[in-house]
Amino acid sequence: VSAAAAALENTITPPVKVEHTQLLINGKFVDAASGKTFPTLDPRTGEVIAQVAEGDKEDVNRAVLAARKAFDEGPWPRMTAYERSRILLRFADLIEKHNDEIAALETWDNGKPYEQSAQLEVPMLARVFRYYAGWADKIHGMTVPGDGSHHVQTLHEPIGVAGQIIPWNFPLLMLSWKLGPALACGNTIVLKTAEQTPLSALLVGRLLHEAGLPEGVVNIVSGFGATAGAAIASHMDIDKVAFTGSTDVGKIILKLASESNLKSVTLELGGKSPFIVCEDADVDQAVELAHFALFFNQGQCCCAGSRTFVHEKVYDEFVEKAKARAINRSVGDPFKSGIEQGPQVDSEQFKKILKYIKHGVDSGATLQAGGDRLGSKGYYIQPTVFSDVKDDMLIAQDEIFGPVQTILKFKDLDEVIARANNSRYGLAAGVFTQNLDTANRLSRALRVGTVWINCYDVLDITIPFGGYKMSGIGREKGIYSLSNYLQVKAVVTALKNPAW
Ligand code: TXE
Repeated sequence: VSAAAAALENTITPPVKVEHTQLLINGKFVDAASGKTFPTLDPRTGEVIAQVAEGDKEDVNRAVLAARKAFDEGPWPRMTAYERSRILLRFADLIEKHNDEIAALETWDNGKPYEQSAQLEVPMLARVFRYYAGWADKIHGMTVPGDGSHHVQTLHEPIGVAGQIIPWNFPLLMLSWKLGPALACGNTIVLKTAEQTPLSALLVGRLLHEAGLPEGVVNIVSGFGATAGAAIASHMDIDKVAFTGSTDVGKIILKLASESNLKSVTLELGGKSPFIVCEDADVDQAVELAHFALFFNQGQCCCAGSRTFVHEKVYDEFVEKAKARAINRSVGDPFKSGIEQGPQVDSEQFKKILKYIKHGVDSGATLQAGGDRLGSKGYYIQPTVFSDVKDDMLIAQDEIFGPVQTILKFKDLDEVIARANNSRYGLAAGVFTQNLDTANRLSRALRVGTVWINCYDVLDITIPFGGYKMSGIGREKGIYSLSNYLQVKAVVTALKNPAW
């Protein structure tokens, strides 16, 4: 047993208590109508952290009633934009006040390093709500020339009740990218968290109400996709649905929306993003960035740089160094300091990743590092590197969503552009080069929603994010996300005396 595997045997006690396990409906924590609960598990051990109320269709109905009332009769869309903004700002302050507690819950439920939760993600959560607080009172329409005999104005109005379904890889950030713009624009919300990670959202939901959010504006339903999630997507009284998750479920959401009330749909789905290391690259820097692009968050990022294309001139050196870097990655209990990688979120993802690793070996890719689980309990996987990967291998086509780097060799730019674009996905890409012309050419030729040049995963809230092709519909973050939560009304008034 390696030292790293042995160290996993003793788990650190998380520095937080689970206070909320019920659904948050109409400003109150309540049990599921059915009385059912489901266990949420610690990915370090597979042991139960807590039993959580399991919302389903009836609970979604209750939440929609509350959200509908808060929108149709309640103060939220009628409040001054300045008041809405101030509530969001107070909420951001409370997030900062409870930073460590929120971060510990996030790590416990998800398995990501505590330092990442506490120093990066929870601070980003506060930042996102401050950003959208700033937008609340800057949303306005236009006056339009019309035919000259009418006064024409557009009103930018909230859509109404938004349904939001989020995944488990960044439970809080996904919540913030969805709640932030929806709230700033004056909508009310029914949000379903992922069944793997229900805890942090419930705590944050309490803080939202402490900040002065009126009841019914944000309702949080923990539960499963096929029940609670489907009930949201097909609900007749929900006006819009925003989803982040797998491409397969994205298709289901679109279908349910169209079969019910044609609610508008935004989707942020999977990816197989190329990270292109050009011939002029400083190999050490390229290795480090490519490593980060893939392994960050246990490889559980929709925008992970999961096809590492390396120019033939630097390929051999790159592979050697990428292997060494992966072997040096510190994997361990995410509550321990200095840990880069914790366990995968659950046994389903864990098994899926191990299956892909086996595929890689069976299809003839060269296993350079890792290739197996780490330790004997929980869902830890060794940082894994494959070289000699070919485009037609499954590991080069499917989203593995784990710590598995696949390295492919290329000769020239035309070739790598064609190969990079030869994917059903189009979420992001990384380009590593010092050559301005190469950077410009690639950033225009790649059919993806984000191109990071000499950087990766720069996810500041001001920057729009979303996918081309089967990576999604619409953009989140930044100014672009506001239009997802607004509709435009034209008001046309006859002028008595157009000639003035
Ligand atoms: O995703 P799902 P899973 C990818 C990644 C991962 C794979 C499967 O490749 O390995 O998807 O993960 C809800 N109606 N991504 O199974 O099922 C579900 O409850 C309505 C990429 O976890 O798509 C959860 O809240 N909702 C990704 C959310 O959808 C349904 C992040 C996501 O779960 C539903 C996560 C249904 N029928 C996984 N079925 C990204 N883009 O970041 C499920 N859900």
